[in-house]
Amino acid sequence: MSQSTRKVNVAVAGATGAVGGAMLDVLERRNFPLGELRLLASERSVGKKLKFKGEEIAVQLLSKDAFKGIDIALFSAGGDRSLEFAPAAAAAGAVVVDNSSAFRMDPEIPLVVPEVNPHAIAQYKKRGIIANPNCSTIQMLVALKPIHDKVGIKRIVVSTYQAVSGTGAKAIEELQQQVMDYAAGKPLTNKVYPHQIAFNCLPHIDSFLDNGYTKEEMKMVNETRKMFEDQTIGVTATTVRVPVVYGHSESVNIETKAKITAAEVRELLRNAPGVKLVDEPSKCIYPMAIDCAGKFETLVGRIREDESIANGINLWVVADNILKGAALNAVQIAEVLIREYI
Ligand code: 25A
Ligand code: L14
Repeated sequence: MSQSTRKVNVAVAGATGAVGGAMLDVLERRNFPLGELRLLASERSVGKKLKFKGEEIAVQLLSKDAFKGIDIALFSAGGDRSLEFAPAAAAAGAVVVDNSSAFRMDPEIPLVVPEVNPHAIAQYKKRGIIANPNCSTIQMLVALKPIHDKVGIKRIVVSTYQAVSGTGAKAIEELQQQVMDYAAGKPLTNKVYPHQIAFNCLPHIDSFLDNGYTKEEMKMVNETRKMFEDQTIGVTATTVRVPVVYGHSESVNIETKAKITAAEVRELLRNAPGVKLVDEPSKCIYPMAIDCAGKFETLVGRIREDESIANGINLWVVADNILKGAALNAVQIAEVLIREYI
């Protein structure tokens, strides 16, 4: 175990993006034991200055030579950049925590949510890379892990209501522009999404596959099985884009192996790591996207028994997709690395 006072050199690849910016925010808010902070992005952003703890740091070019002296590299510049540069970062001695989907299903690369399977981090030694899961999967598993440990989950049926920030800064601008144009009585235009997103819902996130599901939906299936270390668990997902800026919401229905009551689930989740129980519907208190923005916890509420089957539970799960869904989870992985491995 390393000394707790040691300072760690961190690079952020994709620092100018929606997730990269949140990474800087999280490093600052959690008082991360930082030595050097190196900001990397594409040519377009080289020389641009970003603020960290009141200081301005200039963005440098993401290249294979950019990782000398770096202990931990946080990647969020899209899957292609991860495939191109993450192995070079690992070869230079950095441990990579990668936000893209590029390495998640690689059997040699651990896929980790610290509240769910922190032990898997140990496997990073083989390739020097740890994958950060998909945002929708992360928050669902934070809520389900204590239930799975207690009674076992047989099957999950999930529908998501996902914020536009997941697509990046350009999508946030597109929603805002459409709302302003609508209010001004102007025609709406779209570039990022295939249809208008303002005042609409699109049952379409990431691209469609031959089985009729989207990639986003199959990430929820495959990543759940990998992190719960259970290839038999049934998962079926419908992922939907909604006109929300920050915060994914999910309607989650589970069938458990043994009976568990709604009251028992509430007790479990009241004490679960990373969870905040928000479940007083008679007072109109339940998880909402507008309340999760900027928060580290996953909010869980509307807990009730599914009366259509013997062992069923319904939950409503909400988290900040840019924080717990991406930047925070990555920084938490880095914190475990420092505490236990490097
Ligand atoms: O499709 P891909 O390639 O797989 O990319 C997926 C996208 O998903 C986001 C991320 O968007 C990425 O672009 N993403 C990644 N992980 C995510 C996660 N876990 C995630 N979303 C949710 N959950 P983003 O906007 O958050 O970040 C983009 C970052 O990537 C950098 N980048 C892009 N190409 C690069 C590169 N860095 C190095 N080399 C490359 N070739 C990008 O830096 C940003 O940091 P940038 O310098 O290119 O962008 C600076 C500013 O310009 C804006 N912008 C982006 N694209 C365009 C643009 N402006 C005009 N035209 C464009 N086409 C960015 O918003 C940024 O503010
Ligand atoms: O991390 O919301 O695999 O458009 C890719 C799609 C993140 C969300 C990932 C979106 C996702 C993103």
